[in-house]
Amino acid sequence: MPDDILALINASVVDGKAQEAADLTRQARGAGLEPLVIIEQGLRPGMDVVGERFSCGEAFIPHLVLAGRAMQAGMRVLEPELKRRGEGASRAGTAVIGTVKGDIHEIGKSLVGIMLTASGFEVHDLGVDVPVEAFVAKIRETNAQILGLSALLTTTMVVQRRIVEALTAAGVRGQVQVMVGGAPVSRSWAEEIGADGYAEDARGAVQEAKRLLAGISSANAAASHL
Ligand code: B1M
Repeated sequence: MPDDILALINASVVDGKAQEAADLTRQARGAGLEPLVIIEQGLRPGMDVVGERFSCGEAFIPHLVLAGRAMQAGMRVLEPELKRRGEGASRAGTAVIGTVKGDIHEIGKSLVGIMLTASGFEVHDLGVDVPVEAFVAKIRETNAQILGLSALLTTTMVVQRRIVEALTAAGVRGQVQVMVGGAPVSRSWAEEIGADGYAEDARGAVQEAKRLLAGISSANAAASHL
């Protein structure tokens, strides 16, 4: 039964059927499947299928749009529960997230935001196509410890580097840990542009954000012993 319903969820995303994706997600939750299992084994793989079809000319932009809407419809079913879990968790820290300028892919970034919220982070999601200066301004305004930058295109990855440079120029680089992610991004890219962290997926992003926060705490503790 679990495998069947996950396969149906996958197919509803591939076919771009938002209502069906939402109904099946509700059904899967009712059958006791964990939200993350539904996302990682049902909704997300459907997007990969559509992406592969797009790469080889078997799917087109409207298919990507519809698949995206279907995945988001499923995520909307799970989001309230995931957020409630975050309210029960102890406050982990503050994070600003967004998809960089020139890039309108929002689903992975939103998933990272939901997962961080579910783990007790206060998340300020700036949305998609976010100008470099908006990230800098939000870090100043919120004093967030974590800045999460998403980029899904090889052409927009470079904007992540520009944001790291802009933080330095604005004199706020030392107060925030920068984490980068998105399909074309890698740990070696993160190192090359001077980011502090990288994660491959939303679950990894939570672990990485916590690791970066722990680094800040131990640095503060060491400084207070000087
Ligand atoms: Co676009 N698109 N798209 N697209 N799209 C990709 C990314 C692509 C790989 C498809 C392909 O060719 N196979 C390709 C990029 C190629 C490249 O540059 N390497 C591509 C292209 C080319 C384009 C356009 C240029 C197409 C065109 O117009 N000719 C165009 C660009 C528009 C723009 O941004 N300026 C475009 C447009 C779109 C739509 C708007 C139609 C739609 C997005 C809808 C929306 O977001 N509301 C879309 C979609 C749906 C996709 C695919 C099919 C799916 C993306 C997705 O949502 N995946 C994608 C192919 C694919 O990824 N298989 C594709 C599900 C999501 C949960 O995963 O976003 O990878 P993902 O996020 C993951 C991880 O990457 C990671 O965790 C997330 C959750 O596990 N992660 C982070 C993401 N951000 C992170 C941040 C972190 C840490 C981890 O820390 C801060």
